[in-house]
This record gives sequence, structure tokens and C-alpha cells, in this order.
Amino acid sequence: MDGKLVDWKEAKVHVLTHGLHYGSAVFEGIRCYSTLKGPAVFRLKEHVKRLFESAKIYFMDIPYSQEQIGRAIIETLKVNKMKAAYIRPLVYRGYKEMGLNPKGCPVDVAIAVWPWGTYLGEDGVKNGIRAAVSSWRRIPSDCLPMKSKAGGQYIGSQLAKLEALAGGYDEAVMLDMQGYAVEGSAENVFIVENGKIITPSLGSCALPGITRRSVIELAKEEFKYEVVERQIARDELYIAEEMFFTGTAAEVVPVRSIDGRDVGDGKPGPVTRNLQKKFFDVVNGREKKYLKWLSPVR
Ligand code: PPE
Repeated sequence: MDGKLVDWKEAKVHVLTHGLHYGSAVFEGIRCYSTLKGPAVFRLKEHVKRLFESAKIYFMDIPYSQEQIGRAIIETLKVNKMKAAYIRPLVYRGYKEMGLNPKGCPVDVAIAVWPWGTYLGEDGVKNGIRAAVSSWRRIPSDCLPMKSKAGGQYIGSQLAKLEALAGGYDEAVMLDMQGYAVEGSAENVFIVENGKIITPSLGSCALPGITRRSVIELAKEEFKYEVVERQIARDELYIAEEMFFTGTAAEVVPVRSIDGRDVGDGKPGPVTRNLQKKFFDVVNGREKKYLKWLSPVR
């Protein structure tokens, strides 16, 4: 926290921390995998860069360089002797003055690491999850800058997640204000239609997911799949051959049903399977070509 290693139990903030009241915090979610050559962080540079972009959008000056944050992440993993971990860098407006005007508050930085298993369950990763379109729309980018991974922006996603769970589903699909499917509550969304992979473009209000970007590259490079970035109509989900989510926490997860309709035959399809397997091979260091995406912890 703010440049010092702090014991888990002592990692506290004051109750009047600005970010706690007004959502003025930006964060990252990164995974460290236990690879053949020891623990390694997946796409560390890209995540740190996005953290700084999120902060820039909200005029938050991070008092460290990207290199320093990258090194601090590695150091935090090292001292905690983590093999596989989820990493949560958090940049937040701290404790000094109340009131919306954030100018008087410091910009504080914390990095936490902990073991975090599958986000949507082992069974979900294997057999697919059940998703439902949410009545809560993804916030449009002219209301909040959705390319920033900012804490306050997630209260809407929490409503979507709670609604999905209350309905007996595993995850929500959020539509944008025009009614196009744009994201999960914390994942990017893909469908397969006539063998083509389709996902919303970054011109939408979707988060520029780093897993999304990696999976698109693997799809094109390793499988020569055609990837089209465009809007996805809600009813395209119902007739898609395949559907899957990507995200750091979620990784690559097949969707086996949407709004009570089976996706394809209700089992993860071949495109999803191929990409999922390749993704896990890459993050676990089994693909020489993509070792460039892994930063060793040692
Ligand atoms: N969209 C949203 C809204 C989102 O929060 C995430 C990540 C993604 C897409 C996927 O982006 P990427 O991780 O770069 O592939 N969500 C993070 C937070 C999840 C949480 O519950 O906390 C994550 O997956 O780490």
C-alpha cells in the first residue's frame, strides 16, 4: 500500500476514504499462473497500461511509473510466495476531504494478491454456464467513460449479476442502450455464427478486455478463424451456434444456455473448446510462441 508492504490484516483505509463514498477508484484484475517454469503473470504490461489509462480518464495522477507498479506486483507475489494468484491493483482517491470535488484527496495505490479459483465454477468452465439477458443496461459511454475500469461503474453490473443469480442463472448478458448484447457483468461476450466468431467492437461501451484481445489473436493466428467485430442483436444470441465469455477472472467460459434456450445443442462447441484449450495452454506456459505474454515472477 502506497509503496510499503503491509500485512493482510493491517491493509486498512479510513471510513471517509473518498473512493468508498463516491466510487472514485480504478482497478485491474490480473492472473498469475503456475507454469512449468514457475509462477508467471499473464500480460502484465497490458494490464498495468490499462490501469494508467483508467486513471487518466478520471484525472487521477498515479504517483508511480508503470514500471514501478509492474515491479511492485511481482514483488507482492514473491513475498507472499504465491504460485497461482489473482492480482488486484487498486488506485483510489484517499482520505482527506469530503465532498465530490476530489482535488483535495490523495491518489493512493494498493496491490492485493490472493488465490482465486474459477470465477463461474469448475462445471461452468467444463460444461458451460447458463446466462440471461439483464434488464439492466450497460452504461453508455456518454454517461460514464466505460473504457475506464472504475469502481463506481460496477454498481450497475452488480445489479445485473444479482438479477441473474436470483433468476437461477450463472451470469448476465448486458445490452447497450440500443439493445445490442455488449458484455457480461464482468466478461466480454462472443458468439459463433456460421463458423465465424463475432464480438462487439471496441467502439461499443464494452471494456477493452485483455483476455478478449488475446483470444481474438489466438483465433486468427492459431486457427485461422474469421473474427468479426460488430454489434450483436439480442436474438442473434438465441440462434448462435456457440457462445462464450472471456475475462481475467472468468477466463474462457462456454455459455450453454441463454434466456432458457440451449446454445447450439446445449454443449460447448468446437470453436469454444479449441480457444479455451489454447488459452489454458498459453497461460500455463505450454505454448513457446506465447511465452512473450508471461512475466516470470522470479
Ligand atoms: N468487461 C468487464 C465489465 C469486466 O469487468 C472485465 C474484467 C472484462 C470485461 C474482461 O476484461 P479482461 O479481464 O481484461 O479480459 N473483470 C475483472 C473483474 C472481475 C471481478 O469480479 O472483480 C476480471 O475479470 O478480473
